[in-house]
Amino acid sequence: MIVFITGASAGFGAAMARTFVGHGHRVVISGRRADRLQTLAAELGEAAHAVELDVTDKAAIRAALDALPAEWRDIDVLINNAGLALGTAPAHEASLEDWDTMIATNCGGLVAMTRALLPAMVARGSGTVINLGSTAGSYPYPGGNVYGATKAFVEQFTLNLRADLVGTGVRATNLAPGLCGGTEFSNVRFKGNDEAAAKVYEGTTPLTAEDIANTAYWIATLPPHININNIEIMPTCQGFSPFTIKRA
Ligand code: NDP
Ligand code: 8X3
Repeated sequence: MIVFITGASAGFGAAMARTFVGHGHRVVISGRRADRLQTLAAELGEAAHAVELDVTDKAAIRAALDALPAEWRDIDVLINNAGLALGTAPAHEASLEDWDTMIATNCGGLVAMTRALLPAMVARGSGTVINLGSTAGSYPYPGGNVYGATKAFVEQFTLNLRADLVGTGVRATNLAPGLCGGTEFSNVRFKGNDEAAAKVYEGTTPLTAEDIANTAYWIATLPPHININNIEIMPTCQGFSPFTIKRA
């Protein structure tokens, strides 16, 4: 299989690249940080092809796909993993610019990549799209505002993809992890405040990037008649909270 992974320069995406290559598949690894991609490509050897790509740039997506060498063009699996949270401020104080960036990346980039790669999958009668949602798309929390909303979008877009793709042989899955450590997610969210980022995972045994990579691999390699619509994963130490009630 050839697997196109967005956001492969860190975290889940890099772990997914290693997992798929470890099982004998080929990966197109993409992201904005070319140096990171080159290092990973050097580690993975001929099974990896690095593509510098900002998924918020629709013209760049088209150009990057058109520039793929012939032997890398038949993408079997698209993993829309590139994404980010920025900030934890309440809605009335949050940065509108941060909100725009999250919407452009988590929603805009994901739909643009999907739209670009779907026609060839449909024409071939096979393919798998795995979209990185989040528990934040189902369960609200203070400061989750637009990040959670983008992930709710990812889930519903994925289910609507399923509605359109029935009968084509192309599959779509919303993969929604909860607390997951060992990636740059919180470092990005807290804008380089690594101390605040580390606190998120203090005293927990969170999911790991490898857990998510193994799940993506399982989804992509199931027999073709099986479509996982939605899969939500939490670490055992994570649970739910009761409703907040502000009493006078
Ligand atoms: P990381 O920050 O470790 O990795 C994010 C990746 O996305 C990086 O490779 C980054 O690469 C890439 N990226 C960000 N913006 C863009 C862009 N505009 N264009 C292309 N690539 C981009 O985070 P995780 O691995 O933890 O997260 C991966 C996905 O999983 C995200 O969608 C996140 O929302 C989701 N998720 C994460 C959870 C967690 O707890 N970690 C839980 C649930 C979901 P570069 O900067 O080089 O472009
Ligand atoms: C990442 C999980 O709970 O930090 O999507 O929003 S959470």
